[in-house]
Amino acid sequence: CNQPQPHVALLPSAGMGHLTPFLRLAAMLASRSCTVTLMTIQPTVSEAESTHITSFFATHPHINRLDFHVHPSATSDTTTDDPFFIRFGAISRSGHLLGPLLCSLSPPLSAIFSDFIATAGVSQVCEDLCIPNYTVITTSARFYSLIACLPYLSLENHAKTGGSENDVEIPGLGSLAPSIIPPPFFNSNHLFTNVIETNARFLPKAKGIFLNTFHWFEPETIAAQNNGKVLTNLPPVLPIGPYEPYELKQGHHIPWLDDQPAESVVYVSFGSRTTMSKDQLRELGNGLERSGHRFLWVLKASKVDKDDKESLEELLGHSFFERTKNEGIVVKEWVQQEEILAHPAIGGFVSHCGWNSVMEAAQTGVPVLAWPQHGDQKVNAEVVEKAELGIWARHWGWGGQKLVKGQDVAEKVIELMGDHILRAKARKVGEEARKASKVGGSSEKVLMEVIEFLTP
Ligand code: BUP
Repeated sequence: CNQPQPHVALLPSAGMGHLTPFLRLAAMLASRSCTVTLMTIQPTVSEAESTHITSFFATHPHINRLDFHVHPSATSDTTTDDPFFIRFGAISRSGHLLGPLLCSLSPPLSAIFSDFIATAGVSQVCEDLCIPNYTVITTSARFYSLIACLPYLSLENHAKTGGSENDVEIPGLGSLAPSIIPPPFFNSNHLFTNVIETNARFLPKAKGIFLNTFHWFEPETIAAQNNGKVLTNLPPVLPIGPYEPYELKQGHHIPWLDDQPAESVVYVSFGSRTTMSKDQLRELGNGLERSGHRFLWVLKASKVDKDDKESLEELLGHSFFERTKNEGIVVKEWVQQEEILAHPAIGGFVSHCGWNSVMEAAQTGVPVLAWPQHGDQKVNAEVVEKAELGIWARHWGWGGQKLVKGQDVAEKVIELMGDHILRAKARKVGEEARKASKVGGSSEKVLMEVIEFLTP
């Protein structure tokens, strides 16, 4: 126990999609002989964040907790009312305040691993403390390339000069159709775009870029990044995924699954902060019913969980539950998604392609029907399709752009659940993912090299 250990401070950003990978990283580092201080952004946006933070520290008492109160959000921004984007803005403006909190920690810090959203401020703090900053990217390697280049792409001009039909070239990676780029990126005044651009300019100051992906899954993108083809001044990318699940005594267990035949259930979830119109929810319900497959659907009816007030019956109608009571279940509670995906009864996953969900599907080898809704999700869906983990209903557009009819949903679910070749390919992805994170695997090696580098 007198062996020198690196002391790493972790700084996540807002929302479960950003918190979850940090909780996993914290547990992974602690189990590899690191001293870990996990900073927790206060106040949290969602209830799920608060409950997971509390229960994480109860389960991992050896990980130090340090609350970090961010600058109050600016009220003048008129480009978005998304509470998560607004909190990203506040975190982005607050990183530099960390210095006094961190300089007195004992033992002294070896490094800060911070969410991309805080890169600008944290890189200044790291310079002052003379320690390295590693930026943690919570999306695909492919989308990371887009955000790294964003300050230099002039997307607003691209749109203004009639380029909305023309693909956008990403150096070293080929082209992206404008329809898959998040719409806010075409507006340089948008808060989300500002936050990304501000922090992307500081990426060259980072020591390395952690990606929750693995070499086999995105080989060309990782090679292009590490060969300086995307931008010449970026630090190396360090693919260390899929992250290991961490122990957590929380979450809604679903005994119903245990009674279902192998690979017979389609799991449906659009992540923690995507909601759909009531009409779309009803069409989706109709599609699941028509598909004839059993289903487990985690339904979110508001962007922030605290605001989710309508009952399932109000949302989907009493008769839906009468008709489908033997076929499927719908829940609003937080479930243990990783446990569900690993359950033998699950045969497919209808997903928005939030990156954590993609990595969880990869790890468990479950085929995906990609239905991206916003943000990085269309680019992630491209990655899913290319790696042969799933299929993508490309023409369904962004969430809310048009009403996708039940019949179309049913056809795609039938395709997903009935495609044995796809299932075998997804299983292969699962084998490769698990190989990458095992001792001696590509991701584990990269992580251990970093830990060794940081060991005093
Ligand atoms: Br909902 C839900 N249980 O009930 P993504 C989500 N999750 O374990 P998002 C549960 O939350 P961003 C639930 O397994 C994943 O690890 C899920 O992250 C877990 O999507 C995480 O998939 C959700 O990245 O975040 O929430 O839309 O927009 O940041 O991608």
